[in-house]
Amino acid sequence: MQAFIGLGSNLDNPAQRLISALAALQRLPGGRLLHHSRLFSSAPIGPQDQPDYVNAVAALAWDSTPHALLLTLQALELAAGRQRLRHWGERTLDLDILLIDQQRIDTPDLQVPHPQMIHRAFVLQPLMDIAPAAHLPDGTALSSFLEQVKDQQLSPLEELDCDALIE
Ligand code: PH2
Ligand code: MG
Ligand code: MG
Repeated sequence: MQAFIGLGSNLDNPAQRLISALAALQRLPGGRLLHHSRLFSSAPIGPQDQPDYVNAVAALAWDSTPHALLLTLQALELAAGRQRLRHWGERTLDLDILLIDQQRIDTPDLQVPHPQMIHRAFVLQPLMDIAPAAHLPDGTALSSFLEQVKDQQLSPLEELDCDALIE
């Protein structure tokens, strides 16, 4: 199966954390990093008294189950020192499953497509970098939601060549 993963960080050198996370995705047993977007910086959605975020989206080929992917991503978050401080608050690393093929999953710990993704420019815009034709299981193009989030400003971190940095 192919999954799209949203990456985010706003603590302790976020850009470097995302590059390390992309490198970790590339090395995953049972996984293969297919594509990744540029890194983008954006103001926080949610509590405003937290640093700006760096976000990206990756496409991953995955050999096992969606739930195994969730556990694997949670382990990477924990390895990055992730602590749950407050809802929509600061974090060293957030790895969210956005889409898995055309699947719909609705379990207490995993909802796919990610229920918030259509409301977040920091997901939609990087996704357009690598999958401009991506759509929801019902066929709705994800590009059709960009208009509604255009007030959320995103800036690409042009100075970073992440391909050179991912080992
Ligand atoms: N993640 C959050 C809360 N707010 N804002 C931006 N810009 N980017 C994020 O990744 C983000 C956020 C909690 O997951
Ligand atoms: Mg998350
Ligand atoms: Mg998140």
